[in-house]
Amino acid sequence: MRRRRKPRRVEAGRFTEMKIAVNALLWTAEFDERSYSLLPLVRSHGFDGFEVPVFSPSKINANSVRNALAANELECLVCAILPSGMNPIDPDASVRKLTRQHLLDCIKLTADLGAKQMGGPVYAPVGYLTKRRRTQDEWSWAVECFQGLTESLQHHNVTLALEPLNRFETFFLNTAADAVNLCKEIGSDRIGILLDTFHTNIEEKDVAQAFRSIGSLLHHVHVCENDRGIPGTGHVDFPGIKQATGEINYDRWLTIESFGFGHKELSAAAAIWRDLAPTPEAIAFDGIRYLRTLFAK
Ligand code: LER
Ligand code: MN
Repeated sequence: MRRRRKPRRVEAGRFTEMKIAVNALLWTAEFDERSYSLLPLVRSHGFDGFEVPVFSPSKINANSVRNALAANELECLVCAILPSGMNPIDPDASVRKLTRQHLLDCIKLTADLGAKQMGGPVYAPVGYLTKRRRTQDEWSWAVECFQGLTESLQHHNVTLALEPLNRFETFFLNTAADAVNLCKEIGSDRIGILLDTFHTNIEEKDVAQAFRSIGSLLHHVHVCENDRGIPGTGHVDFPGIKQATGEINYDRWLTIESFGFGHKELSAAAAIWRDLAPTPEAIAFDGIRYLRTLFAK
């Protein structure tokens, strides 16, 4: 029987037993019964949770996934990524309307999966680039879209964490500062920010300061190395991030996220053209060992 963890305590600048999850994208973009054999392995390496990627809610059997995770004592988190055809900042109002319904369906699925959090770059499709800066219209459409979700988030007891991405994946939201402005304009305590160490390492002058600067708006964290490899094997300032998250009393999750470099479509989507570690699993299993050691100090 696995050793039950001591309840967490947060003292300024000090954390114990951070809750850690891994994103299924390390192995697959479509998490279903074909991948359930991963779960006991993930649990045996000390993970508390599993992040399920959601492109099309209708393609996910919520009860089946929920039961499989519960059977392995893994909490569920949702990583929402807009499928093609969905875009909350599309100049075409009918596409924006369609996308709002899609996001409402994602929120309901998140609740049906027994998850309390949905995170991701759901302000625009990954890779949607317009060769120009974002416009005021696009900003207003995003604010309008997310304000239109707050009632459903409240009803389903779900929070949404918006993820800034690097400039090669989106033109709409690249920095923590912009994400803070967007959340303030949306004005809902159900909507916060997801910082991903890969993207912050590209776009922020001081990654730790970026974490510190968003304070209580930090709702979620994606963790990987600067090359999307094993956390702690590159130059991402994890000790600084650990210090900063302690100072802002961040007490939610760290999800190890990378993309299965053995998986053709996933690798292509994430522009990964080489092996990032001996095996995809090493990113998760060596990564959690590194994070447990770092956050236990
Ligand atoms: C993509 O780069 C990413 O970081 C994911 O979390 C969402 O697509
Ligand atoms: Mn991410």
